[in-house]
Amino acid sequence: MQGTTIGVAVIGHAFMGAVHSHAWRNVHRFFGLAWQPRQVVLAGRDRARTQAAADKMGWPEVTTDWTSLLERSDVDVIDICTPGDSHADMAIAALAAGKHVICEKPLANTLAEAERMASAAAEAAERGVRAMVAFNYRRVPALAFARRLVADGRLGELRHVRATYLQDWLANPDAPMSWRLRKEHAGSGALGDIGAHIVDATQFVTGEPIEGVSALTDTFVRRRPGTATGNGRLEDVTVDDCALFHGRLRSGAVASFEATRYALGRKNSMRLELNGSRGSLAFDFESMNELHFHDGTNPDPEAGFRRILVTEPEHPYLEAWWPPGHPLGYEHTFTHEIADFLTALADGSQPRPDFADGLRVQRVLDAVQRSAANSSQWTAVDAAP
Ligand code: SOE
Repeated sequence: MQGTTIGVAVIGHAFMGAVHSHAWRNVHRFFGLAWQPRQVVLAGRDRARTQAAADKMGWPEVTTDWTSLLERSDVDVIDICTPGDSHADMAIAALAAGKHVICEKPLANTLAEAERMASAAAEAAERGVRAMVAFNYRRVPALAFARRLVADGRLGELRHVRATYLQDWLANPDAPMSWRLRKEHAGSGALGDIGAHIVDATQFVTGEPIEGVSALTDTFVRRRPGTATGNGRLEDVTVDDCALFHGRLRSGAVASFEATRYALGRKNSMRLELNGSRGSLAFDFESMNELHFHDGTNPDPEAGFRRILVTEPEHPYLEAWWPPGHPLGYEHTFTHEIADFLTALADGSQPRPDFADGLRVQRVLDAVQRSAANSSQWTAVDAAP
């Protein structure tokens, strides 16, 4: 660290690397931060492609060797934006080298890796070194506001959670293979990629862990045009295309979850609906600046769901942005994530979701896979920390 400037390296420059870079570049222009980030180096596998990305995204230097970041005194934070198969090695090495870490979701490809990462993070925290997992949807202002309403008791006793994450980019059977469809790289399919988000969002908004599940998974298109060989030969898809499960929260509330990339017409429909004894909340990321609230204590027969535009300075994160009434987009959620991370580092507090939270999500994903492999048998989510 130089003064109040914190040096940042990002590993990976595809979709997540780009959106994280955008956040690192812009966060201090909007949020009053005690510690300012400085973009130091972008790491990638291919030098030319990494350089092209760095030029676009404001990185002054590139490297093709991520391990070189561990030695650098001008790098304080390592932000991991690579596929899941590299998360454990990179995060554990970075924490051991005293670097703060942000790691993309899901935390890992397997429960064993996530457990190792969480214990490395717990040990690093004793040295003041922090780790956070990048569940960006927690930073959608409407979902952060929903959590506040639930915590304030506006829903009363929670009875139902209905969570879906629907996309359609795999509905075409000719869509080519990608790392997201290979178990060795992604760990799982829709389950880890987007199911992980609704598991985290549910636990975040309700403040309650999921304690058990019964699940079904399926793979609709088992072979797709290959990208590895480039000769059009079909390759095996080795992950799930969809995951459906129901579960129970600690309070006893029942919850249903559906994650698919085959819901034609649904582009990024991450929805959450909660029903309690006093009211209901509904959210859909496709209209991410809105939260729908029904106050069940209002006896007016015309009451119904009320659309709250979450664009006002009193709403979470909004004060930093535009005048009242001006909506935000996907990229803002990452800027909020980085702002929260930097604020926690400057305060000496633990940024959330930490690796223990990431591990908790991983335990749910693991229970889903075990249940699905076992004819949907009810499966307890391991309660170990
Ligand atoms: C692809 O399904 C994807 O980019 C996810 O990997 C992200 O986490 C999600 O935010 C949008 O969809």
